[in-house]
Amino acid sequence: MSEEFLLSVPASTRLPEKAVRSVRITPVAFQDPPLLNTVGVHEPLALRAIVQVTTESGVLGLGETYGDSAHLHRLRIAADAVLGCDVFATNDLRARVERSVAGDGIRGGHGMSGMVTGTSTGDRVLSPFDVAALDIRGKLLGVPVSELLGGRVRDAVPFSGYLFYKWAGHPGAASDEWGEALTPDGIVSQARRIVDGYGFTALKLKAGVLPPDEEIAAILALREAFPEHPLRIDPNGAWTVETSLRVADALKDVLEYLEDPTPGLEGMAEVRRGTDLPLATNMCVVAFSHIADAVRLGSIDIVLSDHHFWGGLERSRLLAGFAETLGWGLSMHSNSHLGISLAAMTHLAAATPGLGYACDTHWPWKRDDEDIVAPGALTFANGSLAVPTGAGLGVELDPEALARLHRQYLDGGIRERDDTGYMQRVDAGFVLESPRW
Ligand code: GKR
Ligand code: MG
Repeated sequence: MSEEFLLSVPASTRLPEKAVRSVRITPVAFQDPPLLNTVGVHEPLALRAIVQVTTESGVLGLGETYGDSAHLHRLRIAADAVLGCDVFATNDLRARVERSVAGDGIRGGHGMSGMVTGTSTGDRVLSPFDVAALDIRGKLLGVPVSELLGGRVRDAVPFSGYLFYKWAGHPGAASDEWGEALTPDGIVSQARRIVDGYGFTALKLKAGVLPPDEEIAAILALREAFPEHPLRIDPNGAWTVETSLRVADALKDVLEYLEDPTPGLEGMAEVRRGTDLPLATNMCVVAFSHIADAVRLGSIDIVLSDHHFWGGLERSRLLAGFAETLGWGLSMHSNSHLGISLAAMTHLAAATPGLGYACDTHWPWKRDDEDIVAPGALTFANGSLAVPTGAGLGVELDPEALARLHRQYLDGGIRERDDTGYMQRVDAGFVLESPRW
């Protein structure tokens, strides 16, 4: 499945005004630098799917999600199922999507190169339809999505500067504007650039790439260079329990939280018993079905929500309710994304009182001239994004940019996110291991 597709109710059929008349899904690709993580390295193009839902009365709602081919396949099945659904009927929308993908026999489509698995298929597929339906409801009522989610508790949402080890450029290509970052000094220079550019007041290092002592040194160098910035490190489960405890001890006075040091609920619980540092996750609690075991085992202190796999914005608020009840902190996870996702994340964060940490975003890693939303609606000041105040998501689709990024998808030939395969094409000896150290 590679082309854009449009599903609509036959022209002869009249629907109620608020019912879904058509769904258009457009896979797109945008340029991505060689960012390293424990499963490999980002390919030159990152994939997304842009979802456009139109009602009988002609109101357009936008959603954004993963662009992997298995996910696109499911989106098509779900798109067919939501035709005719009232955009205010949240329960019906979810039931239609869940039914359509239950037992579909399709494998994969997680969109995260194996780093985050175990998310709920129904919730992953529902997400862009939920966001698009909220966008439409906001437009019909003349209010921003944040108001539909209970109202803004903050006018601007703080995001964190997301630091990556990286090569200077993709193999065979010239150095990109960020250059190489493979040492503590390289990470500090990257942090200076990202803080100067966006004003971020918290920093997160994607770890699990170099031996743990080198990553500890990078965090200590960041602490020296940025004495006031809360710091986090996230190796995506690359460390054994023993290594995690050693890193936790070395960084106990430095970190705001330690994110997914080791794989699995049991391993995380063991680390948690051995350190006072708060443990955060976007790997071992990624679906509602994981919450009970995480509580029973005592695995985490903080959950990173992500509306792309927690079923959209309304179900992410349900997660926030669980977090509040359980005494968990709440932060927000990201993956390479475009402006519709950023707008949706911002509305959700603005309307989530318990969100206690600056949210992750990959936004700075994207080229300024590559987005599918019209410029101007999303601007950072002092590390925060003002919550869009227009009706719905408050962002407009740029049709020319959408066509350009779709063309890039068609010509680029990448159909799955495969950080490991790309790394192995560059370094044949690279082996996937979790934990690695
Ligand atoms: O972009 O390489 C990346 C990240 O590693 C991403 O895929 C993770 O899902 O940022 C994410 C995380 O916090 O685990
Ligand atoms: Mg993480």
